Amino acid sequence: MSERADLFEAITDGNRKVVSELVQRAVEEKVEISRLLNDTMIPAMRAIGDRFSRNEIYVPEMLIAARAMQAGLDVIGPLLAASGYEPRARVCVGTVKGDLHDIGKNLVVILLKGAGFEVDDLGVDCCVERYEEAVQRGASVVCLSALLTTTMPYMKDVADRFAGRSGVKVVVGGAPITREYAKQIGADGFGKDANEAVHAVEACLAVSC
Ligand code: B1M
Repeated sequence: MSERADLFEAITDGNRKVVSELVQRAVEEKVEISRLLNDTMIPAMRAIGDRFSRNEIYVPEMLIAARAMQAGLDVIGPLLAASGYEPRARVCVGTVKGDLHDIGKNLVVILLKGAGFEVDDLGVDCCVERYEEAVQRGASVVCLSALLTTTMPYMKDVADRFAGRSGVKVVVGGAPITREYAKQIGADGFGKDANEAVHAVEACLAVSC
């Protein structure tokens, strides 16, 4: 459990106003920002992701919690930059070419941000070049989302582009994607939901460190 149970609960309950007030108060009390984030806020989002994976909560609750987390991040964001807080790593996330579904992709972005990653959100309908540009900007994990059976083959084009490239890993997911498919196209990781995507990214970075 976290040090600040009230803030942890306000995030998991999705209480945006209370989160904002509690984070503001912590800032006024000069609580170390990185500690607030790592010991309370990120664990709260991880708890939400775990509940989602266990089907104890659903997308609306996860979005509400995410908005509450965002309200807290809005308070500490400028201070984080000033305090020299180092994000865990930079990753990019995009829905593949031809595919306009972005709700699942947005959840992946939110949970990755909640887990302390710097996220380059590439949006939808992403061609290989768009992912390549993100890698040039510093992304070490390329996260691909696809919702259509007609667009999932494009994931292989992207995986092929980064295959064997040192310091770049590819994680895939989306409703029609399976672990077997991920393996078949040579992806480094797979998530069946947004929370698993975070675990897959973490596993990729642990291996590549
Ligand atoms: Co679309 N659509 N749609 N659609 N749509 C589906 C996907 C479909 C299954 C509906 C159906 O027929 N039952 C079907 C696909 C069939 C197939 O390919 N087998 C379909 C179709 C056919 C289409 C169109 C072709 C329809 C048409 O125009 N004839 C068209 C395609 C447009 C295009 O993309 N080029 C289309 C359009 C649309 C809308 C624009 C209307 C809208 C999208 C709006 C938006 O995203 N902003 C839409 C919607 C809403 C859906 C359904 C109903 C819901 C998708 C959704 O948001 N789910 C969907 C049916 C369904 O899924 N039951 C459907 C909630 C979201 C949280 O889940 O995105 O799966 P999801 O993400 C999950 C996981 O998949 C995973 O984590 C998320 C959270 O757990 N995940 C990852 C996702 N990305 C990940 C990445 C990871 C790891 C995990 O690692 C990087």
